[in-house]
Amino acid sequence: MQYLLLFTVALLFCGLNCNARNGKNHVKISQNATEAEVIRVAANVTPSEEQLRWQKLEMTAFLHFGVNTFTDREWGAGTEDPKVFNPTELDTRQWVKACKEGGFKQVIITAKHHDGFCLWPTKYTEHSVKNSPWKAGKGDVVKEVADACHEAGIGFGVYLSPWDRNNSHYGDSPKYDEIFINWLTELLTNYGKVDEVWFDGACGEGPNGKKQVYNWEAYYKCIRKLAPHALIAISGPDVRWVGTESGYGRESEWSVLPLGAADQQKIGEASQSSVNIAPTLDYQKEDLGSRSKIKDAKGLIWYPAETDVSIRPGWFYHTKEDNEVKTPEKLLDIYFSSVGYNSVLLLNIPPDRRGLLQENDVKAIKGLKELLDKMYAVNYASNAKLSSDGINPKTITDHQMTTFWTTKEEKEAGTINITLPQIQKVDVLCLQENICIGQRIEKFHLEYKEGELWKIAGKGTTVGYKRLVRFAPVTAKEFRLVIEESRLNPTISELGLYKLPIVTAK
Ligand code: FUL
Repeated sequence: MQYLLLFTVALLFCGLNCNARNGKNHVKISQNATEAEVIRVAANVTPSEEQLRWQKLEMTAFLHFGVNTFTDREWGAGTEDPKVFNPTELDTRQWVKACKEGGFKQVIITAKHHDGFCLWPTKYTEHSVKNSPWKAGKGDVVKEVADACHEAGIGFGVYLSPWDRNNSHYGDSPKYDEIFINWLTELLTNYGKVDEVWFDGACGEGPNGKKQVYNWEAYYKCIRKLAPHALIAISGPDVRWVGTESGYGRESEWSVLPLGAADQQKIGEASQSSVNIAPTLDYQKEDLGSRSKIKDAKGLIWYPAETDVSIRPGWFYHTKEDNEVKTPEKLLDIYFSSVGYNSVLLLNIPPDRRGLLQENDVKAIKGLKELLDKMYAVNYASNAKLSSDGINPKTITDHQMTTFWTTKEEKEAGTINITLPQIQKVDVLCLQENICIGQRIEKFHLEYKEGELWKIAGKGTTVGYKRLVRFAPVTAKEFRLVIEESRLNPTISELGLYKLPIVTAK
């Protein structure tokens, strides 16, 4: 209880500034805390500076590339001859240009997939580009991707599969851990800034039939030391797998989650700025952070969702899938169900055997960008008259996350009235909370006025960084956003009313 009181008092003085590394992205809860106290704490858990930067990226690209690209497989056995790796026109600037033009703000390359083949000339295995004919063994794909990202001013991340089907020490725990840390060290020291380290959860048998017991803590420690600003994703403490590879996340997506009981001690002792561990969760559950899920929590953590999906059926390039590239319309639907569900979209666009992003994929991501640009071109609420029973309604269309509408006193519900300059047909609502303060909204709906009647256009539960709601088109001049339930005072930093450029699946 004493801790809780101290924490609450500290919050009052911490202010609303997200820029400082505030250490509020994880908190312990005292054993005898009441449900109301837990909710108060939950409402004030906020992202670290790095998590906030990452969330604002919205769309990031995954590049699965390696020996599988040449052997036409999804999971290489680790026995392939490095000589198969021979892209004829590799051009990482083409990859990065296409991704950037498609609206992607960061790229993650599979530096090593489960086959163990390293895309950089590591000193710690022979299964790498250094033994391939590509550039006579003098090439370094990781360097070329890192340089292209840094030149283009977009984020750069590495996927490094802990599972290794080639390395003879895999399964021989301490020795393999040492090799793995050597790989991490090379990746985090020789390629400039690394923004995300992506650890796959897959853990199978190695060449000797043994499974490795990973020393996660040692891996995290190495990353925190060499790349303190890099986020550790998926099998890591900073970013969580959404629980599906379909591209469709969950509608009620909380970024504040309970810690697993066994993790309490460690989380409390080690902040996310040093070594840390993730909560123990079943990632596939429909809801991970509502009141019933956190009421008995012994601690809470800011642990946002990343939605990974491939633009093709497979993760690696296969010629036979050239005509199965997702259409811009499908990608837009995925965007609504990932970015629009308070998650970051990680879309895989695999380079082909030439070492280029295939034309169909480039066209598809360009098409997605065009659809998004068309939709976001006009926010019909931007010149609206805004009023409310709360504070600062006019800030909700100023494009600034740190200015926001909220309620007076301790009110957990409120209404914003939106009168458009003229009657307008809309079918998308975009909401953003000021997550620098916390994620709070639990239930909302949008109403429009038809004659003298107020009718419901669309509704939802959580908002978080971004929530998009599609609804059957309504033509009206007067709207009102009703926040029905919230953890403490709700906030809205941005609100948009848009018209879809196409009919999407929902
Ligand atoms: C999975 C892997 O097994 C797939 O090959 C792919 O890399 C995907 C992103 O993660 O666990």
